[in-house]
Amino acid sequence: MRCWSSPSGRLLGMLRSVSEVLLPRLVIVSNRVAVPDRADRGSAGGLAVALREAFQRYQGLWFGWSGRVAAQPALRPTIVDHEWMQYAVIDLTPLDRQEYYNGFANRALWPTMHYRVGLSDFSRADYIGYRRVNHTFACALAPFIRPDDLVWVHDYHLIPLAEELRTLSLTNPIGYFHHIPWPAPEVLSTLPGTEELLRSIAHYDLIGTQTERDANNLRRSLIEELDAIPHKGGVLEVSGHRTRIRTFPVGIDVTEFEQVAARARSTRLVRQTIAGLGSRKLIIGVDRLDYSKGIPERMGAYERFLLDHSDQRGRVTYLQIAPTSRSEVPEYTTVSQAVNEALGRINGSLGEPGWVPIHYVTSTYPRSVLAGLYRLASIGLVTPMRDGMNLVAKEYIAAQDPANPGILILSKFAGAAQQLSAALIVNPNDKLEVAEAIRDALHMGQRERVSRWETMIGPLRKHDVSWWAAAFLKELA
Ligand code: GDG
Repeated sequence: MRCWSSPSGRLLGMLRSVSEVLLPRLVIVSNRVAVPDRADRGSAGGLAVALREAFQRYQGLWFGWSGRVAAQPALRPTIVDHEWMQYAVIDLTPLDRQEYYNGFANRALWPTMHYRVGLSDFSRADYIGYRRVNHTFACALAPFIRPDDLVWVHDYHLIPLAEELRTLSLTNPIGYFHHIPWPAPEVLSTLPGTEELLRSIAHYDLIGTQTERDANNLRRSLIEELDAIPHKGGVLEVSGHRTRIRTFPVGIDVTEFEQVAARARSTRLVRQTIAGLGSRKLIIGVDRLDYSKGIPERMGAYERFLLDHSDQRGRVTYLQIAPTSRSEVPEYTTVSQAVNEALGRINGSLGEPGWVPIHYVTSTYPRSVLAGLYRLASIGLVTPMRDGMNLVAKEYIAAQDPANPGILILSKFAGAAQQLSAALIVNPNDKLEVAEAIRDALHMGQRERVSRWETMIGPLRKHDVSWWAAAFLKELA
């Protein structure tokens, strides 16, 4: 496929003269772009949060989808300059959004990579749309890339992008970070098209994963499916292309989050929550409304806890914040219904005049409010069925009062469990195990809580989001 017309010479000239004074330059590519004034409202999405925090001190270009649809395909990106970063976004057509974003990326790749093969809905048209949008991205981006730029592509929407850029004769180092789990080859190979995606991913010079397990799964896929040849230094060769796969667990801006959490007591919503709680203990869950996060299952475990420990009724409140996500994808309507059913059943059967067991909200709150609520909570309940990393687990730890921290209950299937092993680690499929962890956390003495927290906060500070970005870029360069 050939590219359609590229930016005008005048526009390119302007861009070049801007970037010449900004050497060395980083080009970030992600499906959605956190253009500053919009991002300040706070967005519920780990990729947006991580990239915004990681790159606030970098200079360069950030390219992706504007989030808007337009009847005509985008011919050239819209440019926004903000501090050291230049943002270039393109609109997609309604068909692009349907096939690429709602279709192959979110109805086929996302469920398969989260081990939910039964939810995966493959359509050849969607797959073709996914490849087409990657080609569109490459064509729109290539004219902006200078020979010495480092290109860093993010997440499963854009696996074929390096191959597309290479076809346009780009020779820059190109890296890819996979934010979600990379499943075992037996699971991945159930999805048609993945053999071609494996061939494509080998065009990246460096591939980053959240955990060593993800990295090993990808290596196995490449070796078993494509006969990749292992070389020294973890290099794999696939049809003449050499790629390296390394683990870089994504972090958060710990210092900033600690400071925000310590100040947040004075915000209106936090004060209101304190007044509403009285002497009750707070359990908090914060997740995009996504079936991978295990929200109905978590509510079921809390119900089990209340049934087994009736003395605790009226003494705890569980607040679940679950901003709506991907609402055009049918499976997300189903999970929303499942949450509402569980909520109605539990609040209806176990609630009492003056006490509601679960408070459930689907709004997106400012980060300062979130930080304040984490700090108030005696338990952070983070029980995804499968998760690449899970930043909420890390934010909960960072927000705690060092002298009197709460306890994190964490799914063994979140990538974060590899680093946060001093949390109470649970299997989210086992309601009783999660219910018992809630009981243990509520009864845990201060000394043990402090000791667990201290074990976790040090490594979180060391491997924060700046470390993550710097480590990847050093390896890529
Ligand atoms: C993907 C991977 C990986 C949530 N509600 C509100 C809000 N949030 C913020 C949280 C957190 C982020 O959204 C969610 O990040 P997670 O990591 O928990 O999950 P995903 O969105 O699925 O992220 C994941 C991540 O990418 C990064 O690599 O960890 O595994 O699936 O930061 O705080 N933020 C605000 N208001 C809310 O109501 N402001």
